[in-house]
Amino acid sequence: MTLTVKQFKRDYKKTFENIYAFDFKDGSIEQQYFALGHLVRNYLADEWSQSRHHYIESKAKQVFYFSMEFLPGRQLKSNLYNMDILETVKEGLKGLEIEFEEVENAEVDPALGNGGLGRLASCFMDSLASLGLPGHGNGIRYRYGLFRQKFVDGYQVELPENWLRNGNVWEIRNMNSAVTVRFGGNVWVEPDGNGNFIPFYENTENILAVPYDTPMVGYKNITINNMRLWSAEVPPEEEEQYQTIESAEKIKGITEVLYPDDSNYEGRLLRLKQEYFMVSAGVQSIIQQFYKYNIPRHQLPEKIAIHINDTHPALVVPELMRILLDEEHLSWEKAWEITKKTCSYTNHTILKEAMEKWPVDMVKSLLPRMYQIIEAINQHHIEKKLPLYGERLTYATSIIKDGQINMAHLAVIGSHSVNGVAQLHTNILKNDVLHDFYEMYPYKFNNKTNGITQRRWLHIANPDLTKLITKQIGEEWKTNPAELKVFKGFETSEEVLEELAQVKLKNKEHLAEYIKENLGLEINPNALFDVQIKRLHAYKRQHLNALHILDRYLRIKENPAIDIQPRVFIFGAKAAPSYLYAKQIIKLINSIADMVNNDPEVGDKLKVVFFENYGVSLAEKIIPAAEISEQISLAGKEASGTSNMKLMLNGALTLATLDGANIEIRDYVGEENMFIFGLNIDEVSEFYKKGNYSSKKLYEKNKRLKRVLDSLIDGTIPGLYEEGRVVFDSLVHYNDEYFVLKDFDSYVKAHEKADELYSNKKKWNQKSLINIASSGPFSADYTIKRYSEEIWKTNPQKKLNEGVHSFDEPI
Ligand code: 26W
Repeated sequence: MTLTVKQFKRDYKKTFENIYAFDFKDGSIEQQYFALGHLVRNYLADEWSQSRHHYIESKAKQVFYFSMEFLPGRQLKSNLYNMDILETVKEGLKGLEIEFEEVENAEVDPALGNGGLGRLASCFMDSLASLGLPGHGNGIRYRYGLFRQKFVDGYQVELPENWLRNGNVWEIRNMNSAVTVRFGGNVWVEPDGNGNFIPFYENTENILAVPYDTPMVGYKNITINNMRLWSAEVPPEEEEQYQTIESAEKIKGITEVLYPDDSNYEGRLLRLKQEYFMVSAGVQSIIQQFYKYNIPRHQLPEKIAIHINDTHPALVVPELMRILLDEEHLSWEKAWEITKKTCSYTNHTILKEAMEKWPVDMVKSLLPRMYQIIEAINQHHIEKKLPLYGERLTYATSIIKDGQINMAHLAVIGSHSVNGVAQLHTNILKNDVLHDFYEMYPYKFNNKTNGITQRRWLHIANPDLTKLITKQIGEEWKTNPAELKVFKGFETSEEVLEELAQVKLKNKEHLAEYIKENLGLEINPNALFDVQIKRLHAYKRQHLNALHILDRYLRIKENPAIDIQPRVFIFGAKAAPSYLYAKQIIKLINSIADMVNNDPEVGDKLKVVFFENYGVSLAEKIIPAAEISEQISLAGKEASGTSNMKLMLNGALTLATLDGANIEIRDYVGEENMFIFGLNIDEVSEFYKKGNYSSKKLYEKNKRLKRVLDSLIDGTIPGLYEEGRVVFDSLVHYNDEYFVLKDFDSYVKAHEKADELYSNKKKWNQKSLINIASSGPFSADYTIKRYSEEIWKTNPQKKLNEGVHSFDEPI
């Protein structure tokens, strides 16, 4: 939009006074932030309604991305940036003697997700809007986000995240679009005499689903989409029935908290309630909007695509069937065809313990109509496939088995597309985890490697690097990320390499200051910054990182005069509250940090920083300062990873196993520009097949490794209780599930190579530059373009503001 500094200042003063009835100068930072957010939302309102009209007029196909989690990050700066008024607003505020940086920090970062899956959903929202595509989010407005993490004596403590305490300027409560969601009771179906079957319900629990809409702003293109988050309330007509506050609270309880587990499925009734609540409200509201178009029912899949983000929203399949059968009175065949054509599903994990399976009894009593429909879907599936594929394959793909409903099976059968999130991951789905389905429906399977929005993760998070790139190669890369490759041409320019080094150093200094202020720890900005930021999980192997740090520490202690590259190891990670082993690893790393950071003999050579409460906002501070990106999961376990892409984009060199999207990173950047180590997927499979891995033997044979492992249990690390022993036992006595010991040597070697390279600054900077220049293909804009063309079949949109994005495929 166009806005002058003068106009902005006038608008801001007025907005502030309208809200608070006093002068902005007397307001707190929170109030100044709130007024600014309010004003920006008002600016947006006009474009939002323009966008909606445009979609309605063009009868564009709309995509609805159903996800139990979104991690949008702070929205003020990103909205201003995408609206192209960030600089104007900054200048205007300066004129009013308000520091933008302070106001910006007053915004809470909504932690409505656990990790990768939720952040991906938000990157996708940003790309959808920026491409001018009509794609909307559908999720839950959790009253409390993911817990706030604190460390007490090195242990993780979880505190409630009351993110709505000061209100949320970005959302609009949309009572007009509220719908009712039914749970429990009895349901039976009777013929109505006209050939239709009508379901009758009695004794159901009715919950009001109220949507809160948040604008998703596209980059300089006047497109605004909607992220619709649902909140549970007591229906007004039933308020009297709920005589006690407790029973009303129980209803609101459905959307009270986000389940803090991102890898371990637990068959909790409340979680199932959340899933159906979000699904039913979402599908109902889509169908209601569709009615307004006045389009024949059979055209639904031409006008609407519903995406199922992991299996959590897989009840979309029976819910859409329910509406088409019970409310639209379509035949089973017709309803099924429409449902399949409308739905598509992404798998984000192959970990067995993360696969959702709901007990039949639970679904039957909580969602009786859903159960009837799921049973019928399964029945039809089996009857149809039995003559074609025989017993083994047909029963292996059954949705219901051993008293449980397999949600992945439901999602695959009910969708026309199934995708993994990196090439290797998709291959594992095809050849292993969903192999039976791949035999049955090879045409459904496809890969969509994840991507990230370079707007948030580079343009906004790292403005100096953005300036440097733009100075050299012009603006085009901002809307056509493949153009970043032009930056490669500066690989031999001493001047550009020096500037690049200066940008990195400045970012490291900033982070060092932040660490000093917040953790009271002094670190040397000239040391190598080595970063591992992601949820804590044994398969991600933060403990391998810890063993390597211990190895360095022991070498320094052995010879305090040792000539070793100074390093700062940086961690950010939350553990699921019920995941004891992960919490023990946190305690272990914190104890190592305490020991190392307070040892005067170690000095600058080694420092360990473990940030509390890692999330989007912290990531934005850490990533621009990173030099090594640790992507060290056991090959075959990490579906894709996305921090790998963000770190590479900011010039970090990747130290990685050949897992997830690390493989594609290697393909683009070249093996010589990263540090690859460890078992590959074939070698891992070989161990599984032969069952001949012995971690104990490695421990006994490898002196260096033994010394490190022994330090976990011999009192070397002060402040550790049983945690050192637990980690030791899991690695040595319980045969090391994730092959940490097997990969130790090659991991240490990879780090030695990194040190060596770092001693040649010019070479390091060259590789850093090549990493930045090779990261264009990981723009989520490309990922979304592929989803849109190959899965959702969205008709190409005439953009409101033509010519913003060009689309040369990378390389
Ligand atoms: C039911 C418990 C539960 C909750 C969340 C199981 C599984 C999940 C998510 C699917 C876990 C997740 O976030 N997976 C991550 O998805 C990212 C985006 O595709 C990938 O980059 C990560 O590799 C993958 O771990």
